[in-house]
Amino acid sequence: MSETTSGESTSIYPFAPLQFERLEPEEALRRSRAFLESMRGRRSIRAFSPEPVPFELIENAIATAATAPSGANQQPWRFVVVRDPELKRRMREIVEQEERESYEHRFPPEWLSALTPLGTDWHKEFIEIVPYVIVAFKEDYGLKPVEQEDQTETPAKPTEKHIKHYYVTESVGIAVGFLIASLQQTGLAVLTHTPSPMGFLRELLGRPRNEKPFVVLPVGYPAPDCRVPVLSKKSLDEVMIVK
Ligand code: IYR
Repeated sequence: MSETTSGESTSIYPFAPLQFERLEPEEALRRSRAFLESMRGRRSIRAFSPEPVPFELIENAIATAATAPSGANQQPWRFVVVRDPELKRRMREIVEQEERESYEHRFPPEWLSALTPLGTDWHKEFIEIVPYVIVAFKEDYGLKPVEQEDQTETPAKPTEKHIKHYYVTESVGIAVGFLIASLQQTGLAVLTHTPSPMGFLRELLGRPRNEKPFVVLPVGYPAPDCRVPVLSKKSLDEVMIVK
């Protein structure tokens, strides 16, 4: 990823001294523990309140996502913030239609039984209830307009050039992680929702053909009667191997 590059002599960018704040060990521990505690309190929820959310919290979460490292610093992400009630209504309608088909006919039994503990089903009213639905898109490749010298030339030259993107899924995954962490710090709840299939979102939201929906993120405050399954996360011993 781009940020480890040290080849100053071959770079096209000017280099500058790193701005870096070295923390006192106690302060580092304090911040690390506070952040861990906050993230441990995060839950995916499906019962949201319609209460409004300050828009700057959404902007700042997306700006935080946009600080993420990415393959060749190509930043292959776009975040569409849907607040228009009619657009949310149409999104819910199509998502529920597809999800109903998936739950009733497309999901194999193994998948359905993996979902049973979560208690999910095809109803997705949260899409209409939340003040904002952020749809994260990944840019599989870049599209750059090509200068046209002679419009009359036949056959017509392509008007756009494809730019290869690297580590797109990894990059967008990291950015969405930053976004979720930012929302958690501001006391907002978010669900990582992956309706399947979700290709229709590109057209519904008027995005170009090089963008693919990655994840749907309904954001808001929890409904007062919101309940969540009692789940546990793997222990540190299970997930960390020290050699
Ligand atoms: N997309 C469906 C099913 C679903 C799949 C997984 I994997 C989950 O962790 C949760 C749900 C839905 O949103 O209901």
